[in-house]
Amino acid sequence: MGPKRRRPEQLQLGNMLMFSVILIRFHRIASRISGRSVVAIVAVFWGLFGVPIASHGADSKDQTKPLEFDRIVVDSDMPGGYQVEVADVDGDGKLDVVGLGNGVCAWYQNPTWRKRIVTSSKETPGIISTATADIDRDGKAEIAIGYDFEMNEPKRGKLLIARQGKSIDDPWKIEKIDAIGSVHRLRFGDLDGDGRLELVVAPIFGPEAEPPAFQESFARLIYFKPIGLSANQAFTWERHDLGEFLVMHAIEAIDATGDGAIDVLSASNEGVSLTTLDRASGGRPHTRRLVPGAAGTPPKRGSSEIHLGKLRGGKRFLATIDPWHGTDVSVCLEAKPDSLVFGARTVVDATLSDGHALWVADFDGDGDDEIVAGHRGKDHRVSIYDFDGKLWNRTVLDRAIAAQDLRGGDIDDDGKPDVVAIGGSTHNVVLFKPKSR
Ligand SMILES: [Ca+2]
Ligand SMILES: [Ca+2]
Ligand SMILES: [Ca+2]
Ligand SMILES: [Ca+2]
Repeated sequence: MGPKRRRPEQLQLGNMLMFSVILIRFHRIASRISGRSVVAIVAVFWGLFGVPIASHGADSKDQTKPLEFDRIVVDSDMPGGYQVEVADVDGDGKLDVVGLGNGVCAWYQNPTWRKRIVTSSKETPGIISTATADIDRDGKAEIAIGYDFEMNEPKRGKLLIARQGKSIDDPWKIEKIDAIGSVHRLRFGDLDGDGRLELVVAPIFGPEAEPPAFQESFARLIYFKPIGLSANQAFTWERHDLGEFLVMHAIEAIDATGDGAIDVLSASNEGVSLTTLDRASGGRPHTRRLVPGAAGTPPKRGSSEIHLGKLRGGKRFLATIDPWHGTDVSVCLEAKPDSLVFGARTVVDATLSDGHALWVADFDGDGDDEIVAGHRGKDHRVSIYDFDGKLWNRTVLDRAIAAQDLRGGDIDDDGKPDVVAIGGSTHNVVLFKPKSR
């Protein structure tokens, strides 16, 4: 029921793996040399033949008309770039870009991409996530910021909200919200369907979690409801629980159930889960597991990034990067439209190294969402995967970006979605706009 056939590139990878196993067995029998030598020989073999063959299949572009994009550099000097957002910051109706890295939160004004600093490493050391929205509806966006993140100290972490000054160039005002251990991903969404936005906060680890497995305690998914919003007063926040997860790496705030209220999809060691507020019971949260993600030893199991895509005919799909900081771009296809029942995991690319960036959008307007995915490790790149009804065909978009995050929106207001990537070791922010076909 899903796109099950492997593409030529994957068949080649499968053959490579099989050949490696045969090589190991033969070599062990022949010379009884140490396991380390066998690993070295297989590594050399892969280095010589594996990567070129695998990427040759990918670059040969199975599509007759591959998607092409214009590449626009928004920032070439954003050290440690980690997360990017697309949101209208100044309220002029044009989507701007918000980026963060190395303690700095900056926004880039559409269409000149002039950079303005929201917070620096003085206010937000260890910055890890932002969520941008005009929550008090005064025409100027607020930016919630998670900071003081330290991977191996999960009790650490803080949350604040930055509010704009009188003019666009005035310094932003900061209001502390709460201490949130291991704060990692933030999203705004109207969870309770009252027409106002709540702030969803996803820590990655529980407070007692310890490396290397981080399984000692659950990360608590929560949301904050802003109360009594008025233009010149500090916001006050009500804190609510949503659920518990192990190594919760990513969330998406989206109306998955179609009732008009935003739900939360999470990618964790449990795979992909859906958390909804049950309005019949006064807003009690309910979590169901949708798919298990990749098998493996914690923390390298389950899913790491998640988005919900759609196909012609109404079926949707879960696009994930698996497992945690993983190698795989995977798709689970919905059994029938609006069922929220998803089939087995199909791996469409198993060659990412430290996969960390994912987006879905219908760039070519054919009714099927494409998947955009990137990684920050060896041979870093951003690729797009276009579904042809059977296979997800890969085209590499850009190799000059060690992608840590991707986010999209119709930035040039031409009716077609665009996508922005941020690179850490390449310290850049790049906008990709689909060319007319
Ligand atoms: Ca704007
Ligand atoms: Ca505002
Ligand atoms: Ca609400
Ligand atoms: Ca499409």
